[in-house]
Amino acid sequence: MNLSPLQKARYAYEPKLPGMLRGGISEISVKVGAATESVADQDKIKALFPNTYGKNEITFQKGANTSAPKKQVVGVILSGGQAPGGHNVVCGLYDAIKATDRGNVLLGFKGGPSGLIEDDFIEFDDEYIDEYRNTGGFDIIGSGRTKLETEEQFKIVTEVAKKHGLTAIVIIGGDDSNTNAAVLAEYMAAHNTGVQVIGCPKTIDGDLKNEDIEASFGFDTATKTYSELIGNIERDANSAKKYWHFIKVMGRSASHVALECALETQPNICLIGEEVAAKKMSLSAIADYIADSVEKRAANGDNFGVAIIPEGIVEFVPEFSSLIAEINELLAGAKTEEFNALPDWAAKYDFIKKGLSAEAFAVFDILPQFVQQQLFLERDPHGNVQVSLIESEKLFAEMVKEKLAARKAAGTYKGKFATQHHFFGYEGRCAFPSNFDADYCYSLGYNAFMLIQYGYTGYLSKVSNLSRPAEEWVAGGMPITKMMNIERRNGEDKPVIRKALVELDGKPFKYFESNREKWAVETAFTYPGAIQYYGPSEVCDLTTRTLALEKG
Ligand code: FBP
Repeated sequence: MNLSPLQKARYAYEPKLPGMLRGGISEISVKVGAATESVADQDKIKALFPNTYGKNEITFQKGANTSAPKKQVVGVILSGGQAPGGHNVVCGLYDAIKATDRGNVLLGFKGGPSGLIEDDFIEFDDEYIDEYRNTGGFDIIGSGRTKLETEEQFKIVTEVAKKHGLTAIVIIGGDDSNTNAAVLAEYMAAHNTGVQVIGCPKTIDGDLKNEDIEASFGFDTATKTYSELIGNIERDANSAKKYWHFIKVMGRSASHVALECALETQPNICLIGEEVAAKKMSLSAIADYIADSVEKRAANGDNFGVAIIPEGIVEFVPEFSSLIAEINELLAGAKTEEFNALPDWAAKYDFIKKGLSAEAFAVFDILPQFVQQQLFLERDPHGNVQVSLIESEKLFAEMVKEKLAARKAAGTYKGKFATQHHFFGYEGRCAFPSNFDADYCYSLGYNAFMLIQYGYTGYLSKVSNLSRPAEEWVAGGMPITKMMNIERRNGEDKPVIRKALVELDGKPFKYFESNREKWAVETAFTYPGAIQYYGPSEVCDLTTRTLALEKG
């Protein structure tokens, strides 16, 4: 394998563990905390999880290891989108397993949850693991988005587990994957299989967090990577002074990624989907809000700027959601074929005009033509509009241009407006994990094995106190059912982990809100630069502004 100098250097990096996990496996004991309840719908969740509901929270501490010795054969999967640090979760798990007993085994099931069903696996050894230490990506075993949720799948997984003598399965994933981990744990317990199931909180989106889980891994590195790029663009904008840059960032429905990048880089504009929904803002109101900043800056001679747009923004605009619902209805079933057979865009436009309500058509009609066409061309396998594919960075740039043209005609705006567009997502998902993510992930994996060794199932590996140095982090476990409530999914009531959206009364948003008027007019950009892996701790071990503000 050809290695870059950084890759070689990172192989040698020794991730920092929480204090209570240092000093050897034989010196880790358990402190059993209070019994837990789910965050809502307690009776329903309890009824659905009779074997795993209401368990106690767990904290590890220094003391004699009292777990019963047992040969361990653990299976691990990576699930969903890549997030920096996934390799270190596997490495931490492997090291804890082998430190306990060299005869213990770790199997990696390939390509995500489907690897468990298809029994596609490798057995890790030192040589294999060493090539992935402190590196980005999920290529150690690959990932996938198959959902493990049906009884039939659980039966197959039970057979696969039996075949290999698995004692435990570790699922590294986001809210959906960990919801499925809880259901699998319950199934395994109900069928007396003896297989424990432990989850680890992953996603760059930052939306798997709650009072127990302070951060999902990968959010730190991904947002640092995007912030570096945004800072570089800000400096380019401030040098050339001729472009407004519209930058969309990944993050699915939640705007945590956009907000963190804004806190890191102080752009002129950052839209927050959750606020747009709360204020029921229209597309036109959002475009006016951005145009106000462009106009004020132009009055100071600054015909440049930077606007950050969260990936899920349009879903939060109420009139846009209604439009999408009507389009899905309009093209349901055979009507898609009828629509596709129409000879040209003019005929299609006519079909749309006749099919939509007057309100929905009014919204459709203000969209630039490329977005109108995107709404009808890009459909998912169920025939629904794929909202995440809408180029909202271009949509808002175009709408702002129209607003400014009107203001120019009215004589209120005299500036110039030239735009550039960017979408940052995949650039950050496989970056070399920051020291924070390298340490956090290794600790999550190591800790996951301690939960296994002590016999726990249906728990999420939990490492907290993350805004403090790693030595002071607290390792333990939380029953996944504690994080669950009942939500409507595909027309059915389902037990799920509650997704965390940006809280408008939370400290990160409040800080942003108290500064954004100034940032909208002045050039207050900050340039975070590239992630630093070696050097002073205050530069290399810093975590996110979000976490720092949340934890005071
Ligand atoms: P997870 O929720 O699985 O962690 O994925 C996060 C994410 O990166 C989102 O930000 C993005 O919308 C999505 O994955 C993209 O998915 P894909 O990799 O399938 O294109």
